Amino acid sequence: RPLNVAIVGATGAVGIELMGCLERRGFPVASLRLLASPRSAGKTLPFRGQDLVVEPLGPNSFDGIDVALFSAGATISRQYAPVAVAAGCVVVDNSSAFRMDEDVPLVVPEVNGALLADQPKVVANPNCVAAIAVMALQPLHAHNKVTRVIGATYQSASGAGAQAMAELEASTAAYLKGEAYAPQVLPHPYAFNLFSHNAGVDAETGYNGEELKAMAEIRKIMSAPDMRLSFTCVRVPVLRAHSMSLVVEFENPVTPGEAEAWLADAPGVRLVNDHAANHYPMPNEASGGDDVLVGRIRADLSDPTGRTLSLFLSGDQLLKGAALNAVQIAEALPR
Ligand code: A2P
Ligand code: 11C
Repeated sequence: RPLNVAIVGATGAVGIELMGCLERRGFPVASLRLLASPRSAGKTLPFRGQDLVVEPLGPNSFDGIDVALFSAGATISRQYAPVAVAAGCVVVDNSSAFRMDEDVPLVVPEVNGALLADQPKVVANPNCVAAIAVMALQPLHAHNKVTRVIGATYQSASGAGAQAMAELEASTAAYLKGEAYAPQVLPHPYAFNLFSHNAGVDAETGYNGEELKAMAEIRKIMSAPDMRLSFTCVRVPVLRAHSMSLVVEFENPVTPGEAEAWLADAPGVRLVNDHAANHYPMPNEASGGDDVLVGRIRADLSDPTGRTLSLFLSGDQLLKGAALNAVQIAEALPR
């Protein structure tokens, strides 16, 4: 039967993409309730040719709802996911609030969608770096155990929300006109610049919050508690796709050709690995698409044992990194 669906954070960068994914994928929506802050109450957003009115999130928002897709930040999720569950809803939560809870599955359907068979009440949708990375790591790991990954990310504005995307555009326009622009959303000048990810730095390790989340979540999604990971997460002036370099160490020797064959068969992955044309994954080609682009697959010359490969990925942060993965989870929930 078609489902009554709610989106919490419908006016946000991810919220808008959630509506797009539901519509484009023909999700069986009986009704759609759009929820946001009181600031947005009364706004309308188009869905399947109709203008739907945004409602302010409140204690009765989930009455009659079957599935609630949350994307309004961890504080809102902590406060309202229990309300939704009490109203009989299944929650798919895009925030970090519950991801590392032992009893909450953290799901990328292509990797560990089998966990949904247990009919969880809350399913966590991963951090975008983790979601995009596991799309390439899991098909490799399935053939030759991945023991260690060194990652460096090139993360777009969309990961910091709609206002950060607007700040990239406004600060770039100001820069080109030679005008001053004081950063309002992100901590540093964004036009023609890049900086360490804005999530707070952990005093003990020096890793920032984004790096720690990505590392912990990759281990959890892949059920690989002993995988050794080190990430450096950087914000770059790109609108909506995250890219990353991954140096991947395997248990056994591996060739680029083997990795290419394993990735070619992986759902949701598209090889962009044309050495002759110097054509590799780029955020402008990943943006707006469902696939994670993977390329630059080469043997790591710093490992004489032949067990290490380098790769480069690009994936749309708002789609596989957020909204698409959430809708894929909702599609895979037992009904
Ligand atoms: P609003 O647009 O009304 O502020 P983004 O990540 O792109 O910044 O989007 C954040 C989303 O979370 C928006 O839809 C935003 O709604 C929503 N949101 C923020 N604060 C609240 C709140 N207190 N209650 C409900 N939704 C909220
Ligand atoms: C970014 N990935 O690009 C972050 C934003 O864990 O959901 C989302 C943080 C998260 O800034």
